[in-house]
Amino acid sequence: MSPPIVLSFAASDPTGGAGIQADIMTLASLGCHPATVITALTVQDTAGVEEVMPVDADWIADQARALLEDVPVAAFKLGMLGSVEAIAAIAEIRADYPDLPLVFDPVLASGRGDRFASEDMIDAMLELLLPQTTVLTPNSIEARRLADGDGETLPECARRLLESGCEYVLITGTHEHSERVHNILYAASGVVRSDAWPRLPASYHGSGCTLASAIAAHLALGLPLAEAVAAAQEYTWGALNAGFRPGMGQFLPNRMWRFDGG
Ligand code: PXL
Repeated sequence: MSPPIVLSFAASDPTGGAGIQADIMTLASLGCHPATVITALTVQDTAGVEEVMPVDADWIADQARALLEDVPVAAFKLGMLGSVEAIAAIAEIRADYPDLPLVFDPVLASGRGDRFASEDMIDAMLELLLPQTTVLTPNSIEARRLADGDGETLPECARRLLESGCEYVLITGTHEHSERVHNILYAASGVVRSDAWPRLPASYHGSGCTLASAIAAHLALGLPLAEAVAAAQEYTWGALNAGFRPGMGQFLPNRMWRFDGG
């Protein structure tokens, strides 16, 4: 019996905190097999990103096509995509597998504010990927930027993003100044669920990648969407709570936390 296979499109983060490394660890620790298409390389440490080298879009498409023609994929997860051409190539591939759930973590900037997406890339995401997204997982900063909603409320941003065509939007509240972190899942019908988590004291690298991958894992395992979002938050909060600080910068989630101590 094969474990469910999740295909992640994401960039490499040498620290192992975010990006494709985060996705692989999350998917594996939740009982899925990670299939991966690398979209970019980065130079970074736990304190900041220095450089991004996007992978050629034809290489992204070829990697994905070869895999998809051979291996049954149960869900897609998208992270940092690297270029407008990569977004267009991935959108075209996704269109051939419309029935699979797709979790899209729109990586516009790192947790520390390093910019990863140009205005052209944002336009391409809105036009080509949101209409094919099952659940979009922006943090509140990304939600405002994607929805062109500076000064707007988060429910209004969610409404605009849903109007762009995604089925669900989960806006995470880490960057808001509330006492607890409120993560709110919206659909066209309104708020589907709202979860409040104790705010952890540290700054974490890779929390968004972990959350989005955990949602994709639970969808691939067959959970209904709202339950997958709940289980993924529990897993992610546990990984952050067990986080560690290997360098001089941010903490990294411990995605193996459920295995620690037996
Ligand atoms: O956390 C967003 C993210 C995603 N992917 C890569 C990253 C980062 C943040 O730094 O480096 C490769």
